[in-house]
Amino acid sequence: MKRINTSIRAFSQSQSRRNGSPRLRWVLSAGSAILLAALLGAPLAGAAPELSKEENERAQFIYFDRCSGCHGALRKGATGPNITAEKMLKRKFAELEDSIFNGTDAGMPGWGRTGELTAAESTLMAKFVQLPAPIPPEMGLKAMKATHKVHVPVADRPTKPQHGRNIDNHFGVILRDAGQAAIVDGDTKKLISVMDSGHAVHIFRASATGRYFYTVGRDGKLNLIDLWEEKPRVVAESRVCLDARSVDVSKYKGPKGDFVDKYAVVGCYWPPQMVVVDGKTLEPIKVISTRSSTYDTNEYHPEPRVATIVASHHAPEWVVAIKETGLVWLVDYSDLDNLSMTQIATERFLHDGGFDATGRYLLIAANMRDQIVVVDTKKRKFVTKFETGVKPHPGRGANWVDPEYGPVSATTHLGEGLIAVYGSDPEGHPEHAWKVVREEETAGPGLFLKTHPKSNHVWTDSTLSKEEGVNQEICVFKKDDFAAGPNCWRAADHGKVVHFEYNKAGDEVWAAVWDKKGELIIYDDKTLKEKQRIKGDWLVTPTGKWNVYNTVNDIY
Ligand code: DHE
Repeated sequence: MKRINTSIRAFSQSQSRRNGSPRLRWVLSAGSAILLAALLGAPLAGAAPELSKEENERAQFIYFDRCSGCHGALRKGATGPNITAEKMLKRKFAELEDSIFNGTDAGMPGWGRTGELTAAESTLMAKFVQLPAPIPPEMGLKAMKATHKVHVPVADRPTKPQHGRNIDNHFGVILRDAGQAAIVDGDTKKLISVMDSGHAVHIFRASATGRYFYTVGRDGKLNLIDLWEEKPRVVAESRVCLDARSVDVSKYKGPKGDFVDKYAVVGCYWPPQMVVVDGKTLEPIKVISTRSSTYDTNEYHPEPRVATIVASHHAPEWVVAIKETGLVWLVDYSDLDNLSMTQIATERFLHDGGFDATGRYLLIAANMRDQIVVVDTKKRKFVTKFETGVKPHPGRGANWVDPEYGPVSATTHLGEGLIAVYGSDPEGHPEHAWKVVREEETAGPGLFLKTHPKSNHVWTDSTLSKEEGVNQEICVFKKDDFAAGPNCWRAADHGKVVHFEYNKAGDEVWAAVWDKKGELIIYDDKTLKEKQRIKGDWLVTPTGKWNVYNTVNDIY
């Protein structure tokens, strides 16, 4: 088969060299390939398409918006497989179109089926991935500084909160497709403000004092929101990457509290780098490139993207997961001019994770290897890695005390409806540490789980299920009777139900209905009864949500 495809490609390439206009050339070369394929009874493959300038621009935007997160800007693969042109030219064109429109069993969403792409756009993308990947430009400090704006200088900001609300119980809510971020009062459940953020804004993180919220968009735009203002607003912004997913802050108090709210750090997907900015003004300070070699084969990788960043509470350090090289970096921010870092070899395609309950161990998914990786941030060493299920995806994770196994942590999975629970107390319960001690089915493949130290419950979603209605289900497990299995119910009749967050008290849980007419559903954690459903024109595609207190203190 390989030989036939190669000869089709060689044949069509020779045709395209001979024919004039690019469009005509594609039609002719594709036509020749169809003819030859039909004659040989072989799949249609190898005919490199050509796109007009407009088609190319549209395809580049769609690729950035929907595909590069999983496949990478250079298409070398990570959470999704390698889809370089060389490989895609070997695929039957109709199959490619179908995968893009209907999704795959390996977990790729059906972009046409879910209404995000039209049939014509799916076809366009099938052609686009058969062409070599365009290499996006770099972005250095000068370009970043040109985007930096301080809307309210530090000296003009309030010296105390300008309202009587309970900031610790404020929630930041992502309005993904609107490119907006909302602040909701967790006590009154009232919307306080909605602000423009970056394109397809991704996450919130709170400053160590809880005064500020930071948001980062997929376009690398960073916003700083002052929660002390009567109506919280964006007080500074800057764009430090062309594609980004993560942001965290300096949380180490130290003897003099020197680092609290001093810095923030953004993890870029492109250019592959992390960028340190001033915590109160967002002025870009330092760029640290992640381009290096893979931890195992020691091959150079041109696009090692920054996945999770967690801020240590016990050292002036960011724990940074570099997806493609499989390294966890412990980056010491106490002296940026004489930067020191520890590079810990773990596993490839690191994605999302968080701390265990003590804040000492980083538990992070290497989801394409079906593994959870454990790093000891105190001893500054790799501890172990172990298999859980198909593509673990813990979000920040969930930590609790199991009556039989002691302190445990857990993950959901992108590839199957499974929650895996593993021991995470190597000192007190060494026999269970870093071993899967419980496995239970959830309603379907999901994205997130969450709990709170004051709760007896662990909440899981099944957002990725392809079954009608199952992606709108919530399943809740009891910590004191986990083996009894979950209590599941359908929480919405539209959209997808995704991501959970507790209030500060740990007695309410917020979930989102991810839809153009989105909703926030608030449950009583004890009774699992719905308390309130927040609706409104402003709730366009709500997804992630973060409580200030829980985010500052890494409570999950
Ligand atoms: Fe996320 C966390 C990357 C798609 C909602 N997501 C993360 C993190 C990474 C990541 C690296 C960890 C950040 C950290 O902790 O510092 N996400 C990616 C992707 O590459 C991916 C798969 C594809 C893409 O194109 O972006 C992707 N993510 C999504 C979504 O489609 C989600 C469901 C909805 C949305 O709004 O984008 C989504 N991701 C989230 C959320 C978190 C997150 C809610 C944080 C979880 C938490 O509890 O803190």
